[in-house]
Amino acid sequence: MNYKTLTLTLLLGLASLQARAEMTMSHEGHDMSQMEGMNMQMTGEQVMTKGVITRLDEANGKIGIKHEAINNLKMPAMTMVFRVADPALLKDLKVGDAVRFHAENPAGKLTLTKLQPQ
Ligand SMILES: [Cu+2]
Repeated sequence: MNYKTLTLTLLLGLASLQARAEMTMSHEGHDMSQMEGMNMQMTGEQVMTKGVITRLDEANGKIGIKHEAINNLKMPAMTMVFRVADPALLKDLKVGDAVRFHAENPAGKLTLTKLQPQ
């Protein structure tokens, strides 16, 4: 075996090793995306809660709601003020309206990410 053949053999060996590693990695990525989808379902990403509007503060992006129990936040029924993720969610709503909403609690600030008439 001369020097050139040896180098070529080594390079081919490395290339096939790398190809195998990439195949394993893409396989793992696939498995992980499946698990993320399952977690989203288990944490109830889209749980909607019913309530009635008691206050509207469009300028500050806040809304008061007398709400039923919020299952995904383990919160009992009560009347309270939420922030809204997007002030546009408050458009076309008025005090006394029955609504359905999805609330999240990122960094301890209760936020409505979805809000629609019931
Ligand atoms: Cu509450």
